[in-house]
Parts: sequence; C-alpha cells; structure tokens
Amino acid sequence: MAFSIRMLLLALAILSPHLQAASSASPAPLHPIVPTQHPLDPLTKQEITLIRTVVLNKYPSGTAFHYVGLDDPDKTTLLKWASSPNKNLVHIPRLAFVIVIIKSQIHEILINLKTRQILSDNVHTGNGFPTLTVDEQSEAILLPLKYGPFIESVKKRGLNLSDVVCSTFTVGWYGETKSIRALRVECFMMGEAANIYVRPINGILILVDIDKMQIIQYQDRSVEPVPKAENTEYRADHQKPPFGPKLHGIATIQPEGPGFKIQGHSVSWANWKFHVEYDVRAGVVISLASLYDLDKHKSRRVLYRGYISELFVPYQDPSDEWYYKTFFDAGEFGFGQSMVSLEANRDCPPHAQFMDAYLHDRDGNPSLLQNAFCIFEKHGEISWRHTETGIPNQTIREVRSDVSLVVRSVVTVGNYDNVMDWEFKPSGSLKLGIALSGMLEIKAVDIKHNDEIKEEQHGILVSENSIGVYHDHYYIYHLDLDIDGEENSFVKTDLKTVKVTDGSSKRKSYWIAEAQTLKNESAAMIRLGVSPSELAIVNPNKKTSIGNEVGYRLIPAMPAHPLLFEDDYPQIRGAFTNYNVWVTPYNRSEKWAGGRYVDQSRGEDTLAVWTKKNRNIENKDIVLWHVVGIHHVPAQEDFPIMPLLSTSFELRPTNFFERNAVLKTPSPKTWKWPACPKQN
Ligand SMILES: *[C@@H]1O[C@H](CO)[C@@H](O)[C@H](O)[C@H]1NC(C)=O
Ligand SMILES: *[C@@H]1O[C@H](CO)[C@@H](O)[C@H](O)[C@H]1NC(C)=O
Ligand SMILES: *[C@@H]1O[C@H](CO)[C@@H](O)[C@H](O)[C@H]1NC(C)=O
Ligand SMILES: *[C@@H]1O[C@H](CO)[C@@H](O)[C@H](O)[C@H]1NC(C)=O
Ligand SMILES: [Cu+2]
Repeated sequence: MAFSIRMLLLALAILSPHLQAASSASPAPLHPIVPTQHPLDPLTKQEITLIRTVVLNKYPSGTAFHYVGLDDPDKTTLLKWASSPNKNLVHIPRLAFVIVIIKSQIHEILINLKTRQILSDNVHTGNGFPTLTVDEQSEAILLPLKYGPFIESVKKRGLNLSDVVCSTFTVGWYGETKSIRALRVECFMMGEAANIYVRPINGILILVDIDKMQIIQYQDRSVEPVPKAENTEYRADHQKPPFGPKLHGIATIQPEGPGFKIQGHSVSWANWKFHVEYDVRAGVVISLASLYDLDKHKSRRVLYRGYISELFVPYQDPSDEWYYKTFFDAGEFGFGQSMVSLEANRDCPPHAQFMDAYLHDRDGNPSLLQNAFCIFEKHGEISWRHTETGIPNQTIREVRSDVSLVVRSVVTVGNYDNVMDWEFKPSGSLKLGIALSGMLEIKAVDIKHNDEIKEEQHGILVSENSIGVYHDHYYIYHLDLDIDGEENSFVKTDLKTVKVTDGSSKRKSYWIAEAQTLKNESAAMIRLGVSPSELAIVNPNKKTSIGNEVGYRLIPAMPAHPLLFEDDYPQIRGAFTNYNVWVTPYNRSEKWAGGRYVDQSRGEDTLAVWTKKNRNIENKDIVLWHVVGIHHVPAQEDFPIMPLLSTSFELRPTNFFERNAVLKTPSPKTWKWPACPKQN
C-alpha cells in the first residue's frame, strides 16, 4: 500500500507552504478574476452587463444574445502596445462584438466599452445563422414532452414519459433555397442509468422552429427497441463489484511552488510568456506567445494568436433519421459556450491552478463558469538523453527530464467531451493535444448479434440493439505564427528519391531534401501523407549565425482526409477539411474556417472560398491552418463510455535557435519525502 492519506497530507504540509492539501473532494484554489490588464483579456462580468445595457437601450424587447465577445484590437495597434515598455492601455480601444437576433433579424453590433457607444449596427442578410443559445436549446428539448402526438408515440412504445430526455441537433443544409432557424429534437430514455445518448428512441422525427419555439414537423416512422439501460451506467458510485484493475495513486508535490506566474490572464513560465483568453465561440485562445532566448538575451515572438476555428463532425448514415447529422461544434454550438467546469484532481493534477470564465446567456447576462480551464506543470517525460558506451573504460550518461506547462480545457458538446491541451516546452516546442471521450451516438436497431446483420448498418454493433454510427471529427486550428516578426514565409521541403545511374556509388538510390518557398495560397494547400515533405513557417529576413532561416516546423497529427464528395452538401460547408494544411495572408476578418454564420451555412464563407483569391503568402504576415482529423469506427470498448482517444501535433523550432535550447537547462531538483516509515 502507498502512503496513508494522513501521512501524505502531513508531508504536503511540511514541504509545501504553497499548496493546499488536496483531496479529491476539496475544491482547488481559484484564481481571482481581476480587472483587465491586457488588451486581449476576456470580457469581464461588468463588461458583459454593460454590453447588455447598451444593446437593450437601443432594442429593449425581443433581443436574444447569440454571441458576445471581445473584438480584438487591430494587430498593428496590439503589437505596438506589446512592444512598448510602459504597456499603457489608455490608447487601446476596448471593443465588443455582439451578435443578437431581434425579431428574426440578425444584428452585428460593435460597441465601444469605454464610451459605451454603439459604433456600428449591421443586419446580416446572407445565409446561415449564428451560434445557438443554450437557453433556446433548453426550451426546445422540453417541447416534445408537452406535444400530444409525441406523448402518444411514447405510450405506443410502452415507455414512461417521465423517463424521456430530449436533445437538440442542428439541421444542416441540403440544397434548400429557403431556410428558417430550426432544430431537430431527438429523445432518449433515462431510466436508472444516466447514459441517455446510448438509449435513443429511434424512428421519430421532430423539427422545431426555434424563433416561434414550436414543433413544425412530426413523424413517427418506425418503432425500434430502445437499447436496455443495463450495463450503460458510468457513474463510479453506481458500479457494482468486481472492481478493477487497481490503480495506485501518486502524490505530486512542488516544494518550491508552481514554476509559473499568472497575472490576470498573462502567464509566464520557464522561457515562455503568453496570454490566455477564452471566447464563447473558440474556447481557449493563446496569444502573444514568446520565448526568451538565452543566447540572444531577448524575448522572441512565436505565436500571435492560436485557437480552434471549427470542429466538423459528419455522421455517415444517409437514412432520414441520420443524414443531417453533420455538426459544426464551434460555429453551431459554441466551443467556448460548451466548455465545462473542470474537476480538481481528476481533469487536472492536484497542483493545477484554475481560472474561471464569464460567458453570457440569451438575455445577455453574464454567467460564471468556474474552473473553466487549468494550468499545470507536467512531469515525467525526457527532454533529451544520451548514454555514451563508445569510450573505453568509461560510461557517460546524461539525461535531462522534461517539464512542460499545460493549459487544459474540456469542451462538452452534447455526447462528446473534447479535452483540449496547449503544452509549452522549454525546448520551444508547442504541442497541441486533442483527446476525445464521452458517449457514442447510438442508433437503435432490432439486432442483438452480428449474425443478424443483413444489410449495411452504417456503424458497428457495440452492444445489443446499439449501432455506434461511423463518423469523423475534424478540428481546424487557426495558428497565426509570427516567427521573430510578422513577415514570414511557408517553406515546403520535399524529400525526393535520386537514382544513381553513373556508377558513382554502390547504392542505387538515396534521398535529398528540396526546399521551396510557396508563393501563394493554392500552392500551400497540402494533403499530408501523399508524398514526404517537411512544412515550416520561417522568417526569411532572419537567419541563424550559419545562415539558416529561422522557423517553426509543423509536425502534424496523423492525417485524415475527407471521404465525402466535394460537392456533397456537408462537405461544401466543411470544405476547410479538403486539405490538412492551408496558409493564408493574415486578414482580421478571416477567423472562422467554416464561416461566421455556420448554422445552415451554404459554404459561401469558408477557408476554401477565401483562398480562391490565391493571394500571395511570401514574406507576408501569414496564418497557418491545420486540420486534425479522426475517422471514427466505433468499437465495443467505446461503450458505454469511451476511454480517451488522443492525438496531437507539434510546432517545433527549426533553426530558430543556434543549438538545442535546453542544453543548459538543468533537470529539476529531486525532492525526497521526509522520513516516512518504509511501506509496501
Ligand atoms: C414512471 O416513472 C415515474 C417516475 O419515475 C414512476 O413514479 C412511475 O411509477 C412510472 N410509471 C411506470 C408505468 O413505470
Ligand atoms: C581499460 O581497463 C582495463 C582493465 O582495468 C585496462 O587493462 C585497460 O588498459 C584500460 N583501457 C584503457 C584504454 O584505458
Ligand atoms: C503559385 O505559386 C506556385 C509556387 O509556389 C507557382 O508555381 C504558381 O505559378 C503560382 N500561381 C500563381 C497563379 O501565381
Ligand atoms: C479579408 O477577408 C474578408 C472576408 O473573407 C474579405 O471580404 C476581404 O476582402 C479580405 N481582405 C483582403 C485584403 O483580402
Ligand atoms: Cu467519435
């Protein structure tokens, strides 16, 4: 057995005045919300309230707030501020961008928070609708429960209405010329087990007009058995023995306290400095990340802004009940709006610090999301090592342990949980992690065994009567890298096989690396994995002492390519997945790869459309877009809840430093527990 808890707490108290003794029940210390100190600080509670007042002054009734966010200052202004010594906020405008729906009209309102004035108010007349509010979805899911025909359908199936829970699904776009704001509502059985998503009541189609908030289409098409509740439970306190395998605990202590400093939303740690923001649409946004260069004795810019621009999740069952399930989790549901509170000691290690976030509700009121993200140091990896066995009578072994800093958030959109990590390494690498968990979306079928399957089911039988439907997850990151300044280029280095024909070598072939700077957007649309190449954003105006252009390389996640036809409606809307890598010239309004108005969008405002201009990207302020895709063929282990499925990619310095940047970084000190009786 490991330490007794009492022993552990005692040791913590002795060793670490900085840490509160943490048990899984005690809440972690909260980081206080402070007034804005940085032009990119997220809107405060007071500011959200102020925005509401300003908007309601002009539009006192029937106003629904669909997006309230910081309108980030102009890049030139912000960079000037960032490089000025006194960091005076007086001359930086503080603006809010708001999308409201007033009597079915979509208004884009820009507000100056200092003067409390509306600077502009435009009505969006194009296609697509803004992000849904949580409140309208909460209302929509209650409609079936009061709807006569649905109550009949439930009765007909012998189910108990009080056990029915419904959920909302966006409707997509399939070539219609006229669209109204609508949602599909589907219902599930709750019962004793809380796992609703695996117990669908299939065969019922419900369409809700969300402006009128009423059911406008209802069809009870077929009766399928509802998968049973047995073995779908996932709550620890509802599990029955046998339990196992047994996992041993660990005590993490940081006797010197955390190695990072948080000031407002600015974080400094090891050689890194950056700013953490959140946005109701993007979730966590990392800005102005820079690295201190020990050789050059100065801070060097790496990333201006990075965030998830969209997440596209198309399901692959073409039937009437399923074809429309092609979700855009950022644009339709709000990646930040779907962030959930993290649980201390489970979602994040005991030594993590948490930060809160203020979101807004439909009425424009601020709402607090506690522990919205956490920041912690991660240990246990190797930074670099070598054992020298080639020197007679001598062994040299040098190992440096790695410590990295992680900013974590969890975004739960309906059935799925996305664990989103930004990991900063002293080597200068940035590792972006994505991990999926949660429930599969299940189609109920009258099939209990694979032998009974006679036709395509569009998924895998993961439990009796339960098909886990095939689908993809495509995350696209907006990565505005500014390597040592804004003017950067995109270099693709192809690895090419050369044939030996002149007998100059005993070999018949070898490979060489051929670098080319890509000139325009179309040249920079890249499908990974087709031919070997290295991709880097470089600063062509800055070279190392031996003449290499300083840069950062993209070490991509395993590439996934879309399997739908390019002219299929969901793929037109999600056309930013056509390539794994895109590079565009910086344009402040090109933020959302699936478009600003994604709900029922028609693909007119996507990254694939913007890049048609084929703009020049050489020696310009450029943005790298990377699509991380996962094709998901479900398995029985994904049921009743899916263990984390992880992927990641890395932005790695490449000729950025003169040499290994962590050569002179000592491994962290090893701390011994105070004399504890030896136990086993
Ligand atoms: C339906 O559920 C309610 C609440 O759980 C329960 O009181 C009632 O007995 C159930 N009815 C049937 C027919 O199972
Ligand atoms: C290595 O050690 C052996 C035995 O101690 C000794 O005989 C030999 O000379 C040493 N070799 C060198 C290169 O020092
Ligand atoms: C785009 O750039 C590539 C090389 O990067 C070049 O071959 C191509 O001609 C360019 N296209 C246009 C339209 O300039
Ligand atoms: C910036 O992007 C918007 C939206 O795509 C576009 O309308 C505008 O023309 C772009 N500006 C430039 C200079 O490309
Ligand atoms: Cu999946």
